[in-house]
Amino acid sequence: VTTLQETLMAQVPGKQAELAKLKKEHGSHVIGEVTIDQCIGGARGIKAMLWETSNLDPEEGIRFRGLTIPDCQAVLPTYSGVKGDGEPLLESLLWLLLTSEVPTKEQVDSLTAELHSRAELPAHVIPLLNSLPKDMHPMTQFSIGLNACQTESVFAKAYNDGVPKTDYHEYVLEDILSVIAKLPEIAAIIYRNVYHDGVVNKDTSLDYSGNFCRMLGYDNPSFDELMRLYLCIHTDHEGGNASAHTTHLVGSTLSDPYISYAAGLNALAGPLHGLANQEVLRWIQALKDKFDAEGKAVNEETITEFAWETLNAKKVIPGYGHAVLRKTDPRYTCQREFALKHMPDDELFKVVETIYQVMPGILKEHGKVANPYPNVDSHSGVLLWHYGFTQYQYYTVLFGVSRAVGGLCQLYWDRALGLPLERPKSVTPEWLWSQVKK
Ligand code: CMX
Repeated sequence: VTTLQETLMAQVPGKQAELAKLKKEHGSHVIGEVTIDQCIGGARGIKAMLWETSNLDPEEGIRFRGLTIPDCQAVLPTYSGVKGDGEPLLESLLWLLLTSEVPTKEQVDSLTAELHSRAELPAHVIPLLNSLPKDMHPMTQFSIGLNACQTESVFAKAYNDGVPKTDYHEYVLEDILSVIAKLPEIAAIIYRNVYHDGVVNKDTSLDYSGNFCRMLGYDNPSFDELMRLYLCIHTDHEGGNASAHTTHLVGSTLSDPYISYAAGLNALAGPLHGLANQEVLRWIQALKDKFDAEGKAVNEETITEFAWETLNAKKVIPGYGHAVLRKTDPRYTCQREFALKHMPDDELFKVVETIYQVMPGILKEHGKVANPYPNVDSHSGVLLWHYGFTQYQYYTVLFGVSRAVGGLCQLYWDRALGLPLERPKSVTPEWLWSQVKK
């Protein structure tokens, strides 16, 4: 079996040469222009970042190394070992994102074993997590837990020892695999501490996602499958999203992967980004509470009424809209398909379906949003809720376990390709005025 490390080391010289050639021969080629709107409007659409692992098309949605979500479901190894029978394993996607190759089941199994072997948390981290107040947001706890694991960074040590920069990526890869390996237990400790008895049980005879489910306290093959799907689809969404971009930016200063991704987690914790999945459930529960109290059913009419109340209060409809996408998010669609297969009669799933029927029309009428369709966060919560995972304040932590894979696979290539410190130019309002008054 060719290992992940061997596969990567064989690819690096060719990729480095290709990028050097592109830069040398075409470095001055113009690929875009920047308007004042883009400069003050959150850099939407400006092409200014190299991203190897995935690409987001506004109409079609995400492709991981060229593969759509249905492609991944068809070709990546699954738990049963039969392609297409069940959801892809997270380890399969990790391999794909890092190497751009579809792994064999044997390769995936070797990666599962490697991740399990790297999972142990440093001794100081568990007491630290246990000491945190139960009402501290789970994402804050998650970020603290990962930051505290930084004592294990082999890259930080190697840098300190003065290794040449051509070798950085080898140490960064070590850290990346260790961070990905350690995140489930940090996440599970937080979940068990905040909502249960603090006890975390492992089952390393299972894959990464299955073991994570056991650590959270869930023992249901259908939930394992949901977790595999969930962890795969949240991994990567090209480079410009806030969590991936933050990881890349912080990593560009040669901060190690532990603290680079902890920074990414803090970006994910914002309500316009990853926290939206918790906000969706909060919005649905508020809607149900209101109409239950009024003795009214939740239907197209009452959802429409509630949506307008939200919009008129100058708040966003969580789970709708996107900075890049202009159609229904394929990550929404695959979760909807999962629900149709595993829980077609679930009450909250039907509410989500009804919201999906009316919301694009409402948002079009509202007339502001560039994209009136649902994004990934609009569906993930109700699937978890179905299995009794109702602690929605925690949902973004699951997103955070997954997003590590995309952000950190790219971070590997950032260092392997020797990408420089990121440092875009800012401008003053006076300078912008001087441009239009010329
Ligand atoms: N509800 C109400 N208003 C919305 C909206 C929504 N779901 N989505 C966008 N708008 C508003 C914007 O706030 C903006 O208003 P102003 O002009 O008053 O500032 C206007 O419509 C235009 O925004 P846009 O170009 O359509 O969207 P942006 O690229 O600026 O923002 C996003 C994208 C995701 C932040 C926005 O759609 C939003 O706030 N959605 C709700 C939160 C959410 O679901 N976030 C999760 C996204 C996926 C993820 O990262 O996890």
